Order: sequence, then structure tokens, then C-alpha cells
Amino acid sequence: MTDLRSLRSDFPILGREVNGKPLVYLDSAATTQKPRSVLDAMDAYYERHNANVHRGAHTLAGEATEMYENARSKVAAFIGTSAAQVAFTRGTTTSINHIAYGWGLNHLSEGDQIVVTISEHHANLVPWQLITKYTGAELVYLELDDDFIVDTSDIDRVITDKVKVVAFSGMSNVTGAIGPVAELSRAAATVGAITVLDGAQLVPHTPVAADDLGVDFMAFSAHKMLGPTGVGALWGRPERLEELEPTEGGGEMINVVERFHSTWAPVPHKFEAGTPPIAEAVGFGAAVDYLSNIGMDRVMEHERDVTAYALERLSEVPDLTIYGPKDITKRGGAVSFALGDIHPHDLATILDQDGIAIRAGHHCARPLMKYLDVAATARASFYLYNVPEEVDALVASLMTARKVFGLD
Ligand code: 7TS
Repeated sequence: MTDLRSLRSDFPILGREVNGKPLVYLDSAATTQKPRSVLDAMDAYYERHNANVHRGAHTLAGEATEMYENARSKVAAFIGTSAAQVAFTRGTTTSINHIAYGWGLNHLSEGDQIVVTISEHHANLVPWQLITKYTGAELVYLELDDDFIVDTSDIDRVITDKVKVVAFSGMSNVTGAIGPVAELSRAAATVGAITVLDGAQLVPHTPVAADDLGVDFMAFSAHKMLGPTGVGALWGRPERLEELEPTEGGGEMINVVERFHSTWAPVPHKFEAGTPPIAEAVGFGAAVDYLSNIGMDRVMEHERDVTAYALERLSEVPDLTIYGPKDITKRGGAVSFALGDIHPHDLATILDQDGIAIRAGHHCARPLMKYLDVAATARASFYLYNVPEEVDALVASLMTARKVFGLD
């Protein structure tokens, strides 16, 4: 097993106790913990350089602008693209809303279709539902195969020339399944539809070269990849970013403002209305530095090892059902499960007594819960700082829960 154990000391929070037990943090799909270097970068920004960006000629304003733009370059390099193709947003949700409104409202009308998958997070569903209300376009769903992977066997029947948008996630936050990015991009390109990739779980966990994915737009969040909350990115092909209308107006995003009309600042600034999350962007830059220093190949390999170990150990727990692919090459480190008829919230509460943080609920994927015919699942999710002993602690605690709820 790849051993990234030594980096645990970079994460101050991993040293704390919960309910008298060492914290076992298995909720990184919701948000990840932050290394000292990210916290320090944000502190240094506030302590030495704080000013608003892109305005004012004073020294601090220049330094803040340089730090903010430098962070953009780092995030762009991390996904193998140019800084001009990365707009900072509040996160994945905001990025997808920019695309749905900025592109959808201007290109969709009655008779058009938007294809999504049944495993989408609400962030990649609800904005499209709103757009159908405004434009008359309709939503069409792709479903899953027996291994919880998006079923592409019938895509040429689903993706016809009525389809103008294909929106899908690169990795499910519930099942962990990796999305069929290449197949869906190819099918969309054949009918001239645009592709929108929800990269919230893909970008933090695998090496990603945005320009080579074959998609038109991609969204991701800093807080799921060691960075702070409140910032994320919208990536697009240059020609798509040009045709994407801004959906928020205000300062910073304009070129000329007249009484009755305005013109926009160049891409990507036309998407960044108002004072942006400056310290957060700096923290995002420090987070991608941290990940790049380790190498995303190693991050992915480590997570695969820990997840494979978890799938093996969880299979020893009687009455436990896993909702996700068994093939480790087809999935990431989000592992959803049920234990007998114990309610996931009760399970999470018992585990918390042992210092173990998992998530229980619908994971903002209600259509998927209905499709799986469950009200909720329990979910353990792994990242680069998790170690096999934490999987052992999870399994031991699940065995205790079996006793508490009379399954033994
Ligand atoms: N898409 C996916 C696949 C996600 O996992 C999430 C957040 C989002 C979009 C939204 O990201 P945000 O940063 O804009 O909120 N997923 C989760 C989760 O699984 N538990 O809490 C948040």
C-alpha cells in the first residue's frame, strides 16, 4: 500500500479527539480537511497583503491582485489549462448555475432536450430543472447498469439531435462510480450538444487534463481538494466561455458602462462580478500546490489502496450492502452502504461515539436514492490522509452497531 501516512501531521485537525477517541475523518466527499500550508497562506495574505483586487494603484492592491491572479495560474496549471480558461466562482454549484443560466437561457427553447444522469448531485440537476421552466426545454435521464455505472449502451437512442446539453458528473459522490466522460462527450459532439462536467469529485481525486477531456465546461470546488470553502472554479473551452453570457452583473466584470447598456470585461473576468473571495483563492492556490507536490497519480493510487481495503473489510460485515462498483478501477473513494435495517442516521450517531465521522442522508442526490429504492445511505469517503487503521476502526464500530441494534 502506498504510504502517505507521514503527511497526516500536516493536517492540524487530524490530531484532535472526538468523544474521547482519536478523530477518524471519513467524510472528505462532503469537505476535506486543510493542511497547515493552506491555513498559513490565507493568514499571510490577511496579515501582510490584504486589499481589494484589480482596483487602486497602491502597493497592497498590487500585491493582492498578483496573489489572486497567481492563484488562478496555479489552479489552471493543476488541470493542465491556461489561466484565461479558469474563472473563480463560489464553487461547483455556482459554476454550474453560471453555465445553466448563461448558456441555457440564450440557447435553449421548446423542443430541446437536456440530458443528465440519475446519479447527479442536486447541483447538476436543479439548475437544469430551473432552465426547463424558463425555456420549455425538457430533461432526459440516463440510468445505471447493474454495477451502478451510467449505462451508455443506449446513448445513441437517447442523445439525438434534439439534445443541446449533456450534463454529468465525473465521479459520483454517492456510489463513487467514475462517469463515462469519453463516451458521453463523443455522443454529444456527434449531435452538436455541449457537455458540462461536474468535476466536484473527479478533480480532487484523479489527475485531470481539462483540455483533453472532450467536454465544453467543467465545475469544481476548492473545499473538496484541501482548500477553503467559498471558492471554486468554472473551466471552459475558450470559444464556449466567449459565448457564455455573464449571469451576475456589477463591479469588476465590465468594460464600459453607459446609462442603458454595458460591455463586458474579457474572459474570465466577465464571470467575476463584485469583490471576489481573495484569501480563499490564495488558499486554493496553496491547496493545489500541496496536491501537486505529492502528485495526483500518487493521491489516486493511495485512495484506491485504502478504498480496496475498505471494500474488502466491509464485505466481512454481515448484513452490509454496498451501493457502488466493486471494480476498484471504476470508482473513487466514496463508499455508500446500508447495515441491515439500521437507519443511516442512527448508524452515524453510533459511529460518532467512537470518534468516526461518516455522512448519512440523501447526499443531495434524491433522484438517485429513489432509483436505488432507499431513503438514505451511510457513506464513508476517503482521501489522501486516510490510513487502513481507520478502515479497521470503522469496521469495529459497525460490529458494535450490529450488537446495539440487535442484529447479532
Ligand atoms: N457535485 C458533486 C458530485 C458533489 O459531490 C458536490 C458536493 C457538489 C456537486 C456541490 O459542491 P459545492 O461545493 O458547490 O457544494 N457534495 C457533497 C457531499 O457529497 N456531501 O456534502 C456535499
